[in-house]
Amino acid sequence: FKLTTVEEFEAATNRLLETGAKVGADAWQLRVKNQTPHCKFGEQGVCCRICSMGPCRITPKAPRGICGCDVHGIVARNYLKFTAGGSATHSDHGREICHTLYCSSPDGAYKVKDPEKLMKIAKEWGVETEGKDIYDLAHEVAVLGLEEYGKVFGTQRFLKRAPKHTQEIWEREEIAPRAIDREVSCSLHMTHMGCSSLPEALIRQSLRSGLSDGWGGSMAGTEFSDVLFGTPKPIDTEANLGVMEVENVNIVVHGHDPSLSEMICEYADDPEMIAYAKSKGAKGITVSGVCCTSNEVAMRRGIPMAGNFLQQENVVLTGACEAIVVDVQCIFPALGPLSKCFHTKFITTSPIAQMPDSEFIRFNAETAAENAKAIVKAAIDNFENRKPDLVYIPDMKQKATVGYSLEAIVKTLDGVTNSQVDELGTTKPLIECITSGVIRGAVAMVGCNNPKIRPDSAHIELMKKLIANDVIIVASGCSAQAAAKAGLMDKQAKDLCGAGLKRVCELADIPPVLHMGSCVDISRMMNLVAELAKDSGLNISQLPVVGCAPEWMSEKAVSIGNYVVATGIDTYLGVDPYVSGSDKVAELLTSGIRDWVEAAYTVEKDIDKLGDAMMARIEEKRAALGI
Ligand code: SF4
Ligand code: WCC
Ligand code: FE2
Repeated sequence: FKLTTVEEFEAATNRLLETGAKVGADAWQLRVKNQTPHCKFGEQGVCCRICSMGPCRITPKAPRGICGCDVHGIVARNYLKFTAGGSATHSDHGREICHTLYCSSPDGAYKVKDPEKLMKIAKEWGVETEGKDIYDLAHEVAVLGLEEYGKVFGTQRFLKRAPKHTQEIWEREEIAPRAIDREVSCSLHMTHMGCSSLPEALIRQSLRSGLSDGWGGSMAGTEFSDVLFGTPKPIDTEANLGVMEVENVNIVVHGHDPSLSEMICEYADDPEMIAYAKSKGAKGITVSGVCCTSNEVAMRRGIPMAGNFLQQENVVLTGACEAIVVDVQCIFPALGPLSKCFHTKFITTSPIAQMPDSEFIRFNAETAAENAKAIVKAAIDNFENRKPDLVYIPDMKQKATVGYSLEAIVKTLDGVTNSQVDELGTTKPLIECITSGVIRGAVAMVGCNNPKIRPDSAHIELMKKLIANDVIIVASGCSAQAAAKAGLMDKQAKDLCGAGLKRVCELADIPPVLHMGSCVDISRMMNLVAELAKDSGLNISQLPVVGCAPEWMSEKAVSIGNYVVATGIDTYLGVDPYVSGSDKVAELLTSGIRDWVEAAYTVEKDIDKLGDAMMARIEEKRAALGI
């Protein structure tokens, strides 16, 4: 067993970029050069263009904008806007899933695959389940879910899942999120010209808006996706470009919403479609994925992962991609012009993400089956247009076991200890591993790639370091895919662990890096820490657990960071969130907010130091508990 190295990833990419050069394709590696160095004002967050008296930018000679706003107000306002963009995005995804649940029916495209989970949520929400048809219940719960977005009074229903202490903090600090849409609107109201310029107020709302995502919209996205498509269980799959198959029709799904990708997988598996592909000279159909949509179908169906965020262009550069089918979020507009250099069809499907040089096949929950069929057929029809001399698929992939939902983790870890029977089905076996010191703690590794960091290197190096020190990893999003590509989700990666974690991996038959899903599934991690706190009688902030996004880039990532911190978990970033221009805002985020929510951010661009800082924090928490 051997990990795939970042050097090997890069060699494969370079080979693909040669193909790109042959056909005159552009690539992010080239565009980065044109954009560097980046604008200093933007980097520091000190530029304001929210009214047409500006744009204003703060310098030592011009310490205030035309309206008189100082640098702290401008930086904090930008930070809140950034957050609101992220929470709007995750939450709107969650809303789509609620709508899909509303469209579910026993003989339609969408069914209820996990009725048990639906019943559980219904009970949590005080909905009568007795004697009710499961689809009537689904529709009732879906409407309640949708109402969370605009509820007139009260706060988010899912907040009740948090330990009492956490709920009290949220109430005390006035950051318990109300209606999801309201928190986004309120953020945009606060950041309008002539509203808030007090950093404390703006950062407080950033936390609240983040919480409306993590304990609101994202949690709805995760929970109702599970109801519709099944709660993930451990399943074997593969990762990296080598999962594409040269003799097959290759369909790549990219984006976020499983409503689309589930249907594509369904029809790509249809005997009629496979026969049709064969009639066109292909051996079969291979669906693989990029970004979170890939995580969704990998977790539930074992569909292989072609790559993560900064690998999306590589998929087309193989020359063997018949169609790249996208819905929303993290999709490079570059895919349009790039596809034009090859035979690839770039198929957009959502009114939310429309792009030039794409074919738009509108995908609706109501007409999902026929839309999905049309997309799969278009891909098959495109097989004969392949240019064989441009085809090169890097022979590079790793095995991965994925599908570690909270439910799956609890079930799997039941096997680890000699716990009492009455402790089974809880997180107590995991707590036992941590308190006994067999495992030192846990790190949630999440987030994107960013050209500011050698792609995947920070994710992989940090994970290697942490597992070698008996720290177990839960991962999601593009971080999880980095791990899978490297081989860290292969059960054999246990050999890279310290003795304690290795033993746990062997007893539970798990890899040391557990794939918990997509970015909205960071809500699963929130549920996990909530359970850990309740089962141990500790506060979340006392647990030897931290969060880390070493290569993050999107607004969504900032929203996530805010809800993770606001839930009491220290969060470590490898990229600065445009706040270095204000010492006050930087101080608030890295220390001041600890007085509010018992956790804060650390920003450290030196990845080795970032890892050391996380381990030191974990040990500090252990020492405070006397374990
Ligand atoms: Fe300039 Fe103030 Fe307008 Fe911002 S709100 S652009 S700082 S005048
Ligand atoms: Ni989530 Fe980041 Fe990937 Fe996109 S898919 S690139 S937000 S981690
Ligand atoms: Fe994502």
